[in-house]
Amino acid sequence: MEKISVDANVTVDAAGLTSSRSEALVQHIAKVDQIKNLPIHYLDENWANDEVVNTLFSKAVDAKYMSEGGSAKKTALLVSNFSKVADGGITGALSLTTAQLSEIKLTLDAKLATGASVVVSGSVGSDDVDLRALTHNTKVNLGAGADLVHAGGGKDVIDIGLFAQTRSDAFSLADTTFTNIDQYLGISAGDVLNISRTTYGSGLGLVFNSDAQASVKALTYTASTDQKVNIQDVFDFLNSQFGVDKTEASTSMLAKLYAVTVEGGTGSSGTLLVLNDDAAPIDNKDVIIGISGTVNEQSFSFTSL
Ligand SMILES: [Ca+2]
Ligand SMILES: [Ca+2]
Repeated sequence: MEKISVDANVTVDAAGLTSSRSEALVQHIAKVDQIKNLPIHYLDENWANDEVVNTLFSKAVDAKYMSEGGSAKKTALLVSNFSKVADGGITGALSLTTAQLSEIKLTLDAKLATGASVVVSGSVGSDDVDLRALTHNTKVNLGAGADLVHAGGGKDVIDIGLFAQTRSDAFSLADTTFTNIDQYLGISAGDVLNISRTTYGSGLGLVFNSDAQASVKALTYTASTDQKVNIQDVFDFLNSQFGVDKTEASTSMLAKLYAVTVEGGTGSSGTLLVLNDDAAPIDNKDVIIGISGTVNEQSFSFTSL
């Protein structure tokens, strides 16, 4: 089908799209130059088959996405047609996999409406999540593995989860880097590290109350010039600072955290955040996370995942 007139410049506003209207639109697509406001969240697989979807997207500009009406399939459509999405065209809490975020992270921020946010879900493996191009709020739950998070400019809420989820299978106390544990980089005031109440589960079964608080003590470990600092060295340092006579174990009401900044030497550098369980000695049963940035008592929350 050819255009009726060389002068035709037909723009269709698809804001109120229905399946019957889209049928008509697809039938007359040759006459259409632009489809504005295509509601991607409305492209239900029950009626919008691949042909319909491809036809609509072939002319789409300034498409829209309401996260509340979304689904995994519709989000996949959104991501694969991301250049067609309007600035500010995404509303609500947009759920993405780490792979999807990685694909659209550089242009995502501009396409989020005021108040829209991003929810990132990871895999059982080690995930890499870069939020640095975002100014909107995020919620990040990366599950098992040694996950790497670069925090963004908005309020980032990172779920810590089970202590064993903060490290990979390759983790060893002899590690001289933080590459086998979770690393949260660029944490700033306002960001939140969420300590799970239901899955923290130390060997002795500590469960934090929903109104628990955090206590954070910052320390500096100064290595000797040629010392290759490993994780066990940091643990030994902490245990030398806080013996069993000084109870520094966490309780259900108070999470005891230590932020040990390693300086000098040739091994680990940066800050190791340790969340103690309900046994005072610092050991392999405690949560450990490599961090950079600022953490204090206000950086932690306690909710069920
Ligand atoms: Ca993971
Ligand atoms: Ca402990």
